[in-house]
Amino acid sequence: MQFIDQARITVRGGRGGDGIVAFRREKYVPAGGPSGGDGGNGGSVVLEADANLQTLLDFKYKRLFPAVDGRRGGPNRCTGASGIDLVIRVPCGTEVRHLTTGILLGDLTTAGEQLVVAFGGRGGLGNAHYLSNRNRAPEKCTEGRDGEEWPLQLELKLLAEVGIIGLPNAGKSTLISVLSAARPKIADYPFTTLVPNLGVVRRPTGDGTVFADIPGLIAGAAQGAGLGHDFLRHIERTRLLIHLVDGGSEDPVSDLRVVEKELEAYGHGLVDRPRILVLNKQELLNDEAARAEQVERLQRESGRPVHLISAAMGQGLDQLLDLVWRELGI
Ligand SMILES: Nc1nc2c(ncn2[C@@H]2O[C@H](COP(=O)(O)OP(=O)(O)OP(=O)(O)O)[C@@H](O)[C@H]2O)c(=O)[nH]1
Ligand SMILES: [Mg+2]
Repeated sequence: MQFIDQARITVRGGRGGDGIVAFRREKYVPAGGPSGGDGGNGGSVVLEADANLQTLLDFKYKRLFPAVDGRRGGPNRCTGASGIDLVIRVPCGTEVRHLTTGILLGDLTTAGEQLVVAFGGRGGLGNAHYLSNRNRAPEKCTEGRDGEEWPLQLELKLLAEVGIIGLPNAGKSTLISVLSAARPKIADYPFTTLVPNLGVVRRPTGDGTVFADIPGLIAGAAQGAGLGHDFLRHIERTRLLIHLVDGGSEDPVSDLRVVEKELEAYGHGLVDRPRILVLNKQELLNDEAARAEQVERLQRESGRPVHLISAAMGQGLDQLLDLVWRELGI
């Protein structure tokens, strides 16, 4: 299943430089004539597909993209400098729409492909332009025009690489909210999450990896209990699963079994997907012996090492991410 990463930006072409009024004044040159130059054109805003980018994360904080204005005209018929085009790099596969009308302006699929999204304004005309037989000394010039300005919606179709699974209330949405910029609803009752949430997690290299937080699974989900298990198709194409177990639960081992069983019932090879077993809410297990026993039991049941975190307190997250990057081979 493809997921959508979105960003809203405003692009603005540079304003054209103004034309000016000037007259040639030189010794021994009578009636030198009008010589005001034209303004330079404003720069345009261009989107360019870049194969090295994977996400629209860069547009989360910077929203306005103005190109450079054209310069004023000069005397002696000098045309002002044109504004430089602003080239914005976007990942391959970015769809560009006008924000309010939804009209598709372009789809940047191959690396290097460009799309002009806002033209710069034309420069104004200097008075040299208005010389005529009727008017030998025109005082007229025009102002540069504003560049185009458009609100845009960028959409990138993404594939989640890491899926977060577990019983309702295990803290899946909390985890994605602390690892990424995603802000899903979090609450202390089951089935808070009804549709998958996506979050882009920054790797040490600066690129992003997409994580998916899905609704909780319960016993009998394969038969339709709870929200069923249809939404597991959203993580069918992930490369790695994080199985989150609630450390505050009465019986974490039985919780683990429930989810494992549902994964098996779902099929599609999901149960064989590489998996990291994580015990969340570790701070609730403040009795050292009890904690060690839970970890030991979980390890025995699953045959995997258990990683302890507290999503809410921000504990163990760096180590968890290290593990994730290692599993993904990044
Ligand atoms: N004490 C503690 N509570 C946590 C921790 N992480 C999450 N919680 C709480 O657990 C509850 C459930 O968190 P969610 O993130 O909504 O759980 P979920 O797995 O997404 O739940 P569903 O969407 O219903 O499947 C919330 O009240 C969270 O504040 C943690 O590390 N420690
Ligand atoms: Mg949730």
